[in-house]
Amino acid sequence: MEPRILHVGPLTERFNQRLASEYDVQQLWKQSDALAFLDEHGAAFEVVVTSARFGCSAAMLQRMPIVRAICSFGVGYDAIPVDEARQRGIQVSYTPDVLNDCVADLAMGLLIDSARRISAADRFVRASLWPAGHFPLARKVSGKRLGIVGLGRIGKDVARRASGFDMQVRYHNRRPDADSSYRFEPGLLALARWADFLVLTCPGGAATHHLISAPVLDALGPEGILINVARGSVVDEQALVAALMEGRLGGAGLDVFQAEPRVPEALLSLDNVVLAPHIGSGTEETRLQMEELVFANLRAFLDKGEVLTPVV
Ligand code: 8YV
Repeated sequence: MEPRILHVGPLTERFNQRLASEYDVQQLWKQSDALAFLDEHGAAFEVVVTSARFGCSAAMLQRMPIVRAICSFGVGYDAIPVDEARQRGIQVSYTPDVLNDCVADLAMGLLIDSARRISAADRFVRASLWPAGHFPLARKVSGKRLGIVGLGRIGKDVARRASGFDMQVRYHNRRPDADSSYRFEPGLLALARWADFLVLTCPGGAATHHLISAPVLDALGPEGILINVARGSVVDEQALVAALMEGRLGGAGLDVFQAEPRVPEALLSLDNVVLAPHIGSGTEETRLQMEELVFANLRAFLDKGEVLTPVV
């Protein structure tokens, strides 16, 4: 008999229906009080299916004593208590690699848009301002200096794309990547001072909380541009808003925010900011591959007792 599965939050209708038709599933988002529901029924679930967005809180996990696996949709697992899961012998899977291209593509898109001000130019044309005057000059992209914070799988794909734009690339990680020929910069402030563009591709969570603080933004400076496709928590958002408003930072391209889906009101009126609603992996092709990988992990765990792509 298949074990009971707790499905935490809705993904595509295709995914929700397939999961519900192939397995014995309880859809948690349909319960008015998730924790009260788990107080009563949590002991029945052996597997949790969730996503980077919905995660699985420690409070939920505590209410599920026989859970053996958490299969998550997405590469970030900052919303899953991985240490607690590990201590309890619970396997956690995620969907790395299949989304690298799309997140790196979006990072480059936001970078080019922020520097060349494509979205602002689009607003200019739509507002019929062109006949009355020229759109202001923007900033060149090719040949510039790109700092990457977090040279992991996605960061490396951003670097590869940047080489097509003849950019110089340096990166900051907790430690140097022995397999990488890009120059490691041990100081984040020094990287920000050097860079024209600073792209964030590091994981979220406690270790990177507010890594990008006011001094880092000041080091990037009035001609510098910050691109965040990582997590909102990596940036001190108040400091970012202040730096943009006061002209201490040149611009920003942001796909992620501290309290999604809420975006700071002040950003909405700034023309030097490009805003996206967390769409890094959001293409038909990539989301389908992510879905397939969740199902493959689930099947592998149920058949062989081992997920395919565990969080390590
Ligand atoms: C989410 C993401 O998966 O993979 C991640 O970590 O942030 C996204 O791809 C997506 O928003 C659904 O939660």
